[in-house]
Amino acid sequence: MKNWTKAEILDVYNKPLLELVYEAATAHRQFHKAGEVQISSLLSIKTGGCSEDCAYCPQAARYHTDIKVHKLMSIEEVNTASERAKNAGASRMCLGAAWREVRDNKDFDKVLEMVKTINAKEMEVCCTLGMLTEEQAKKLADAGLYAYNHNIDTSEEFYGDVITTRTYEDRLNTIKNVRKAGMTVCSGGIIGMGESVEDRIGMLFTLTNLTPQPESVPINGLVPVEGTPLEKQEIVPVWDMVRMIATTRIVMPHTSVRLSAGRLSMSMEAQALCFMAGASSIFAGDKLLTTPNPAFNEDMDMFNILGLTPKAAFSEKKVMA
Ligand code: SAM
Ligand code: DTB
Ligand code: SF4
Repeated sequence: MKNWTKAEILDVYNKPLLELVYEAATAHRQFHKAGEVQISSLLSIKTGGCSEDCAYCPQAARYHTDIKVHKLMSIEEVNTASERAKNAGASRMCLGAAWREVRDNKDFDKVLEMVKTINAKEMEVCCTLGMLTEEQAKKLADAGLYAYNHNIDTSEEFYGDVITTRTYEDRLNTIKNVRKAGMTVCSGGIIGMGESVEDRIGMLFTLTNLTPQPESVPINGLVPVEGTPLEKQEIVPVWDMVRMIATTRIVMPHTSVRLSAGRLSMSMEAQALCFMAGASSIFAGDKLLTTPNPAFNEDMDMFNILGLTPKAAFSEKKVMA
């Protein structure tokens, strides 16, 4: 696999937009079935009250946001939600918890049960629970966890401007532990937080240099939430979103590029360009973790209009080193 330098990634990012989209679409077609888009379903199993200071996040206890704090859901509730998601066409279920890290307690045992329950439905199960030790990663893998989401969020240089309660190194360590346990890695970030283009490139550079590269890279447009330090950020221009998705597709041609948070402020035309540029997954359902997402029916209309079909579970190959 090609080793990209930052300068090369920047050159890709800065290509004339339509040329960039064309090249990304071409790369996309080499390793993916164009027109297939995975529907993933997000469920916040433990909401709010988090000890971290991630400047974008409505779930940090220290910011005063209008979210409903909720302790860990029951296994039954998670079972019902995943059944509903599966019936609606989702092939991946992603469980999110507002934790700094996983602790070895009853709540973790409950999450392991949730993973087993969903796994038995032939859905890909993904969790995003904060930092993990090697042992905890192993337990999740043994329970049948398919993927672990742990975003690096931005460049190493900008990271400290967004989060101070943990380091970039901490993030990379958890990703290592996930790999050691044999699970697939989902790691990406957010644009629109006030970062420079170089920071976006720095983030992609870090991701391309992981060996193996992540099987899944979510690109989130910041959803500015009242009460968080980033509440006043302007919505990122769709052209930046398209450039970021296209560049991710070109530098990591095997990976699943996820058009994640931020779709509510994008038109169908803008999203169509993102699919053209290689986005192969969305989170569908009226809510992301705590913020609104396009209505499910509207997304299905979009699939019909654009001729997209939902991707089946486990249809993507693991990325080789
Ligand atoms: N607490 C765990 C962690 O931080 O890894 C898991 C949950 S956390 C909410 C998952 C990811 O959601 C973050 O890494 C961030 O990339 C994304 N996220 C959170 N708030 C967001 C926002 N307002 N806009 C866009 N993405 C956001
Ligand atoms: C990811 O990169 N984006 C998703 C998923 N991984 C967990 C989360 C987006 C959260 C957006 C803000 C919210 O709804 O709270
Ligand atoms: Fe906590 Fe995760 Fe939100 Fe950061 S992103 S405040 S770790 S829930």
